[in-house]
Amino acid sequence: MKEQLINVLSKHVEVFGFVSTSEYLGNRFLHGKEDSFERIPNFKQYKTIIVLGLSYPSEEVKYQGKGYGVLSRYSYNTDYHLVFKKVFKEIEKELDELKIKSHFSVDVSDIFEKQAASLANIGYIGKNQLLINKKYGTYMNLATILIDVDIAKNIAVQDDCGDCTLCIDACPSGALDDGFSRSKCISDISQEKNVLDEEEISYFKEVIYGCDICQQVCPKNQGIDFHLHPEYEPSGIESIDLTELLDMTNKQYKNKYGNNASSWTGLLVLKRNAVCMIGNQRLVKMKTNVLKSIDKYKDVSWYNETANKVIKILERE
Ligand code: B12
Ligand code: SF4
Ligand code: SF4
Repeated sequence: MKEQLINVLSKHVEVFGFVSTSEYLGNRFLHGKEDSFERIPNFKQYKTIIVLGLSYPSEEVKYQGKGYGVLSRYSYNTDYHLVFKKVFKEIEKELDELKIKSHFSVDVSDIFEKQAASLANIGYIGKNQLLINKKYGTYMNLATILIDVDIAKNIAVQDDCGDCTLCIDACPSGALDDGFSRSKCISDISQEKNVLDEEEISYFKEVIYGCDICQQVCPKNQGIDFHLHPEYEPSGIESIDLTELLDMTNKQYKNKYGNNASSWTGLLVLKRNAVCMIGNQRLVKMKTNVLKSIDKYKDVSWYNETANKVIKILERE
């Protein structure tokens, strides 16, 4: 059975590994936080977690300069949830033929994917908090499939960070100083609907959504740049004109970014981030655009409180 499964999976994904559900469940209570594994319908029937990895290019979309922002790498082109769903549909057909029951998930907290991946021996969790695979580095998205058969995991040579601290030193907000602080992580700050303070506003220099710094500096990522999925190749939407974004309607945004990973966050969060960039890039000529947007979204306090702080920044000498 294991060989048949390997044949199926290797046709569709470049990275996969197996861990028994009992090993995963046995480990999870050691670490404080809990997933919601038990909420998966008929969770008891599943014996194995298959962890899947799809790699994305590490190559940067060129920053076009003042007046522009770029998306972080994991959000180039098509949303990885959509890419994974398509891959799973194909895998599922073949699992059905083998009479294997399966349950797919990506990014929901039913299963912590990085931890499942490390238990499945497809990599280790680095000090940058990401799963590091020997071949693909951290530039890889993860998903899982539960199946109702027992499959022994592969034994792999494990790696570690050693005494390297490059990501901790490079993180601009100190999010990695003491393990990991979600509220300090710029990726989180760029996705949540919160009022930002001046320090947080200052993080938006070139990247408008997400943050790649702790991956860029990682020696385990050096020389890694795979182009295996056309859906992850930059499509032209990654470099964002800040004026165009500020004027964009929800409909225009949906047409252009509806299939992009940033879209779950919503247009207004991106507009707030664009406003922060306008402040940091000192685009004084765009003050009127910011004021117009404050008026337009006057009922959204997290938006206009942040934008008003940016106006003050723009008014400083
Ligand atoms: C919420 C989330 C975020 C949040 C918060 C992350 C966090 N650590 O809490 C924010 C927005 C900050 C974020 C940022 C990013 N994310 Co994110 N994120 C997630 C998501 C959806 C859930 C993670 C979660 O709920 N964590 C909850 C906390 C409590 O867990 P934790 O921090 O890992 O630590 C606890 C557990 O790990 C537990 N634990 C420790 N050991 C073990 C062992 C076992 C067996 C168990 C069960 C538990 C356990 O104890 C820890 C402390 O309580 C996952 C997908 C998933 N389902 O896993 C993607 C995921 C981790 N993110 C991903 C990515 C790509 C990113 C970014 C790189 C995106 C970007 N470019 O901006 C950044 C990187 C930031 C960083 N340095 O970590 C990828 C990582 C791929 C990889 N190679 O590792 C994932 C797996 C998404 C995916 N499907 O591919 N993310
Ligand atoms: S994603 Fe950015 S802010 Fe978050 S830990 Fe990494 S370097 Fe720090
Ligand atoms: S930069 Fe260094 S410490 Fe950070 S994850 Fe990479 S190898 Fe580990």
